[in-house]
Amino acid sequence: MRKLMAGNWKMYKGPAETLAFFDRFEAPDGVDVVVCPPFVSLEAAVGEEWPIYAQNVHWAEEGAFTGEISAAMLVEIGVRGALVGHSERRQYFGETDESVRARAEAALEAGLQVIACVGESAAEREGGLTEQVLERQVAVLPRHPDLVIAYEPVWAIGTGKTATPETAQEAHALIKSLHDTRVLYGGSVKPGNAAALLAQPSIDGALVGGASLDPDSFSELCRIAA
Ligand code: G2H
Repeated sequence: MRKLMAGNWKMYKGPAETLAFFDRFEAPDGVDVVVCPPFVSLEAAVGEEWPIYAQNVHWAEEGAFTGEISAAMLVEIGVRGALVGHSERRQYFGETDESVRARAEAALEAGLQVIACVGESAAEREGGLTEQVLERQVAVLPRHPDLVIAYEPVWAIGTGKTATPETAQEAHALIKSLHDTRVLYGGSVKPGNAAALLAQPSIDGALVGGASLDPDSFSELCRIAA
């Protein structure tokens, strides 16, 4: 099966830097690629060759929700999907399993694709709770062909610590036993560790943060995945 490589730019790159990225970025045919710029850069990115996803989406069609963006608004400007439940949203912005479920459902209903993020914290892993946490987070996610799950162990995000391919494979196999979908790995993926992770039978691609900001390194990651 083709791998899916998703670049999550987080709060980096305004419209000008977005266009400069796409001037240099190249991906081979054998891999699916999506890029998730910040909201203000979505319109600059949607003219490009690759599907563009938002990093979040609200569950309501419209309403008094200051600072939020609806699925219909994203569809209107040509956005193809959205991330939901990234651990940074859960950790800093009060995202819960219930709000993640509501966001995913609204996005799918509006015709967007969804990458829903799950993953345990360092304390949960050390406390032997990994399985329980993943089961709880996956249980709320809609069963839908346009929903992909990203497993992102929180202790491996932006920390330089990557899960070993074996640890990641174990979590992916569990997630796949709970939800029949593609499962991406996320957490400090870079050109030096991607091949070993992507060689695991239950790792269907990667959600890449830091290493997706540089067009040459994200191009290299896409070549490795192809
Ligand atoms: C995890 C990942 C992408 P990074 O957050 O979502 O980021 O690759 O920088 O760890």
